[in-house]
Amino acid sequence: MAGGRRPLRCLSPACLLLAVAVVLAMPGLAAARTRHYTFNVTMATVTRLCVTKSIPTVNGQFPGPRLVVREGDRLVVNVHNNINNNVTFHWHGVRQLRSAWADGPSYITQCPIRPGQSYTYRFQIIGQRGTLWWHAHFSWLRATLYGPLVILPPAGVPYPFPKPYREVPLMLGEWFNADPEAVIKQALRSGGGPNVSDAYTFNGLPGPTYNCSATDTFKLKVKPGKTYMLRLINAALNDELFFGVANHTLTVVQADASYVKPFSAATVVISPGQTMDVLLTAASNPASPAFAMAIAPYTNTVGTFDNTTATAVLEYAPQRAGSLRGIPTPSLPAYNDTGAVTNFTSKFRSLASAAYPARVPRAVDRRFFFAVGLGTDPCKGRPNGTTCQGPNGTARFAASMNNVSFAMPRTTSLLTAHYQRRYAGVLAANFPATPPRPFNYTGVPPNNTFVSHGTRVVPLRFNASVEVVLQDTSILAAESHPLHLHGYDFFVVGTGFGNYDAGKDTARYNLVDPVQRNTISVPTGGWVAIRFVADNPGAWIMHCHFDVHLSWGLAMAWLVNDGPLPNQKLPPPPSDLPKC
Ligand SMILES: [Cu+2]
Repeated sequence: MAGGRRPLRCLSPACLLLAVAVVLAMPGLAAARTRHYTFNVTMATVTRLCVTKSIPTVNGQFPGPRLVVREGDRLVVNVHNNINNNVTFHWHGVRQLRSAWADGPSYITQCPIRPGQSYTYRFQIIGQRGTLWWHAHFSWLRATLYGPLVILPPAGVPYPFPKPYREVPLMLGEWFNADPEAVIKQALRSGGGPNVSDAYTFNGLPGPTYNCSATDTFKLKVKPGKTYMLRLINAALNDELFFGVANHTLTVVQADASYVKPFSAATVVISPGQTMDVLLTAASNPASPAFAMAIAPYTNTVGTFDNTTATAVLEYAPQRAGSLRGIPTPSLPAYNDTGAVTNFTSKFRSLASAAYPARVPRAVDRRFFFAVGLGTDPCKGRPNGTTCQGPNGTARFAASMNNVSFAMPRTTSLLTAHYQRRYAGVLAANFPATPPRPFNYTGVPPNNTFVSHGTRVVPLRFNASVEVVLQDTSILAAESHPLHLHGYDFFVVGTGFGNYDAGKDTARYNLVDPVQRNTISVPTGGWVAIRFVADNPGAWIMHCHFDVHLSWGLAMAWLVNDGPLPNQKLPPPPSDLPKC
């Protein structure tokens, strides 16, 4: 024991009873339990925008089932794949401490679950509370395979803000009339950009701004004066979104399952992969019986994008479908309003309280500088008489970090290769720490925009303190990229526009109360610096959460080695781990 004190003796029945009572009252211990779920992946018929089609679902539901657990709970999810496609599931934002086998990205921590096969994901929620979500992590299947993962605080532990009257998950999605798998296959064949979505959705519903959709409108019924917590999740494939509610101010209290210092905003910005809990207080005397909630894209892409707006309804009194067009709607920023985005994202701070301290790494063992952006592949290798549909019709779209376009292994997963120490032919541990050919990242792009391809990773020793500066490039236009790190939450210690300058930018880092997230957008024509401690052994992918950029290779992976102690080692793989 610490301080050389003698251990306390507790042998009498009264003392033992008291000890049990004390233990049960401790947050996180009393109610920790195992929650069992079954995911039957099946095709189901769904109609949106007057288009009826068969889509992959979990248990026939779209969006998928809501998982509600408490911090400290263990989850056991039995997945049965009954569709004619490979599938895996990722528990987005769950740290997966020493449970990397349950993380889910295909070919990274597991081989896909083949049609007719099953796999059971087993993991525990440790030190996280708020909103996360789950989604498929194979090709573009997450277009319809997604759902909320609500993590309540341990029993008896309050929120660090007044308890809301109701809590409502609000999943922001993207609907394709075509089969999303066909969309990405066609794009990868042609080398061009994929067709864009046909609508944005609130909990799977497009709402009255779209054809045939007035009755497919999400409605949130509210009572005057009551406070509601919206658990926002951006499940869109390829679009960052503005969100606002007419005549109502939002108060942000949580991001990516960590509490933040509350701040108010008329419009929020949320990137694919991110979650945000916002409080909304219903008016005591509303000026209208209903108000619109709206989402619309934020982008600086030079390509095409879904430039539509979806609405849902905040309803004080019942409204007929036909009357929804006249209700007040929020005015969202212009689609390319980077200033509005910067203004919003600059307000995030960790709560950094005694109960929820921000343990920001102050010293750094390993520094990395990753140039993040698009690039090209040559047309050669295409069949005679065909041309590429990428930039200028003379190349194919690609994407990279430090000019390496990530190639998924196909014969095994990175994690299996790492566990077996059989790396040859699977991966190379030589992912570059800095760009191989430095250039003016946010200036005139270089003439040669070709990328290299490889399954290249960075090995890290256990408990290494890591800093990564993610620098956007202007190759084929500057564009923000929502970078998602698996297995960790990181602190966002700095950000800026233009090229990162270690000499002057490092001094301005926030090492006191930086926001902690699992997904951060590298700003358009700018950079962001993140820090984390590599305390979770495994193979962890870090990738752009625009599925199109991930398909083009905007990813890399970290191999975090075991520590010396028994509880610092990756356990053996589960016996039902799928084989490639
Ligand atoms: Cu991207």
